[in-house]
Amino acid sequence: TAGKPITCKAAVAWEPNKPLSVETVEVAPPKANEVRLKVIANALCHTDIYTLEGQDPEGKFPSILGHEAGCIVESVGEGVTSVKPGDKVIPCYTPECGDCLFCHSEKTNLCPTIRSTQGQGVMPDGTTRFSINGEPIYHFMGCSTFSEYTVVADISCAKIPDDAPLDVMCLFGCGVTTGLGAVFNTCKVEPGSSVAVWGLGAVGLAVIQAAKKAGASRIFALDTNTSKFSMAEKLGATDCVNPNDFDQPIQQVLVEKTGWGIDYTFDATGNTDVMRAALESSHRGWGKSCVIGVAAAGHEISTRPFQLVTGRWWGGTAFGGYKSRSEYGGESTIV
Ligand code: AHE
Ligand code: ZN
Repeated sequence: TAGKPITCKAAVAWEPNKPLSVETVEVAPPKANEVRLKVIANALCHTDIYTLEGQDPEGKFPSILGHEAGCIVESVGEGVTSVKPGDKVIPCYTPECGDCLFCHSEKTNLCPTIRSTQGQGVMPDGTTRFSINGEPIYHFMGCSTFSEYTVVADISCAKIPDDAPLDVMCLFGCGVTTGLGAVFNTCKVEPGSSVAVWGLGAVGLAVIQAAKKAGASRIFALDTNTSKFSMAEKLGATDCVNPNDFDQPIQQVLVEKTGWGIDYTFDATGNTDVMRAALESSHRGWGKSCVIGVAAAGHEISTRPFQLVTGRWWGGTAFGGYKSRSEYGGESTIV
C-alpha cells in the first residue's frame, strides 16, 4: 500500500452538533516528513465532543476528530527516520521537533513548529490527506484518529515499545498523560502535601494516581456525579466531596476543613467557575492551582487579584508538560 492512496472507513464530523457519520474516505500517502498510520485503538476525550459541539474556536468542518489512539506505522514519507513501518506509535497533539527554542528549553513542552497549520486542520504544507470524492476533509489536533488510517507529521509520532498494548496505551495520547504530568511536571507535588482535583474523568483519576505516587497525604476528589467516588477512592482519594452538598461556596468549605487551604489544586472540568474555586481553595502563601480542562469559546477566568498577592499561583498545563517523543518509551517517566 505504500505510496498509494488507501480507501477506508472514517467517522466524519460534517458540521457542529450532528452525529459523526461513518464514510468511505481516501487517505493520501504521506508526503515528506509525514507518516501514515493504521489506527488500532481509540479512546474518547471530551475535547472531541467539545469540538463536535462547536465550542472550539479552532474547530473546522468537515473533519475527522479523535486524538487518543494507539497506532502502527503503515508507511513513511521522504526523509522520515524516527519511525519505520510496523512500529507502534502514539500520535501526539503536542509534537516535539527537538530543534526549536521551546524544545531546547527544559521549561516547556510546547513545540510550536507545526502549531499554526495544525490549528487550521491541515498538514504542514497547507493541504489535507483526507478526501471524499475529491473534496478535502480537515485534520484535527494533528491526529484525526477516528479513521482506520490517518496521516500525521513525523514529529507528532511517539514510538512506544513493540510489546505495549495499544488498547491501553491509547490513553497516553491525552487524558492519562495530562493528569500524570500536571502533578509530576507542572506542579511537582511533594510527599506529604495536600491535593484537590475537580472532575473525576480520565484526567482527574490520573491526577489522583499521580498524587498518591508523589506521596500526597490528603487527596480531595470533587465531582457532582457521586458515582465516580468509588473509583476515585480505589485510586487513592482520601476525601470525596460533592460541592452540591454545601450551601457555602466549595472554596470556603475546603479552606475551613484544612485550615489554610490545599497545597495543589487541579481543574479537570473546563468549567471556569470551578477553575476559580480551585484557585481560591489553594493554600495561602504557596498554593498552586493548575488549569487542565479546556473552557468553551468565550469563557474567561476571574478572581480577586488579592488571591494571587497573598501567595497563590495560577497556571496551566498542556499534555502534562511532557515532551511528547523523548519522554515516551524505555526512558519514559510515565510508562
Ligand atoms: N483550540 C482551542 C484550545 C483547545 C485546547 O486548549 N487544547 C488543549 C488540549 S485539549 C486535550 O484534550 C491544549 O493542550 N492546547 C494546547 C494547544 O497547543 O492547542 C482554542 O481555544 O483555540
Ligand atoms: Zn484530549
